[in-house]
Amino acid sequence: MVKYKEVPIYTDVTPELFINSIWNRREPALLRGIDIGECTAKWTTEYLSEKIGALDVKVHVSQHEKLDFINKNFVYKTLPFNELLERVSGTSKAFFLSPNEYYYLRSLGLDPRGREIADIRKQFPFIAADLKIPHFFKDEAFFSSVLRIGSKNVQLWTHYDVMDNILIQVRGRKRIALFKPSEALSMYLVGDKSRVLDIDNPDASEFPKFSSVLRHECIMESGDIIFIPALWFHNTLALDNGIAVNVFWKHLPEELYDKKDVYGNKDHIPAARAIQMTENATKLLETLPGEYRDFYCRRMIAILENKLCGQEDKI
Ligand SMILES: O=C(O)CCC(=O)C(=O)O
Repeated sequence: MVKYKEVPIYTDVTPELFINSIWNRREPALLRGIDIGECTAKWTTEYLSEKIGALDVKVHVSQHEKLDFINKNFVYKTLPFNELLERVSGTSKAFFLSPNEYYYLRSLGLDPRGREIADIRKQFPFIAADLKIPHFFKDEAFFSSVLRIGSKNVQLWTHYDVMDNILIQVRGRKRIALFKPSEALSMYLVGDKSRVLDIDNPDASEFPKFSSVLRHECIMESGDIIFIPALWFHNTLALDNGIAVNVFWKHLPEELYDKKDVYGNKDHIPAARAIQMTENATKLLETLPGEYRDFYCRRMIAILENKLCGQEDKI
């Protein structure tokens, strides 16, 4: 049985309180009552269509509610922003795949080669001033701000990011489920994503360990912010058509982050190298007969377990 824990709710949090009492606990926190500007009232379909107009955006389109990055049950389509809003709100009957399709925009930079980092001040300058991003961190720590628009019932695959995240729910409600980084062995990972797509009804024969994880959960209302610490797995379920902005911040030394990362999800440089070495070690062990391969695989696990697992630094 999956166990549940409510994400704690904090009201009227000041930057000092956030840094001294919330951020350093390295656990998710729901922040309520922070002034995020006029966006919660202003960002209606009509207003956004007028301000942003026909700017082309690339979106995930799927016939499935649960988007699956690993098995790709969606396609990417480019369409004008105002048309996306019409389709999400149901005022347009146009479709790509079927009349019952779901949309999910994760904004990108404008560089067509995909090398620019999302920043709503650059890509959506006419609405950026409506959102006040709380300045909990130093300006130098800012990495990206990503506009996210999705249809009701869209569920985004469980994944982790490598930076601290402030997710601001501007309009619509959203359920957020989170799992601690130390649950990694129960998450059935492929890279940064979990293979457990249906977290509410996981297949116990395929994912036996997932049933014993502790699930942290909350419902975000319009105007709420959730702090998602780096490496925490998260899965989001839109309870309404919704608009959100998430802001990634770097809190480790600059040289640990991959300079080619535009999404905030590339593993830190030493971790990525260690993973590559593990892949190489796996190839080496594959040259041994089964019994030996199994034994040395366990010896490697023992080395990692004895030396490193469970040794978290306190911030
Ligand atoms: O709110 C969403 O739709 C997804 C948010 C997310 O995955 C993130 O902020 O990393």
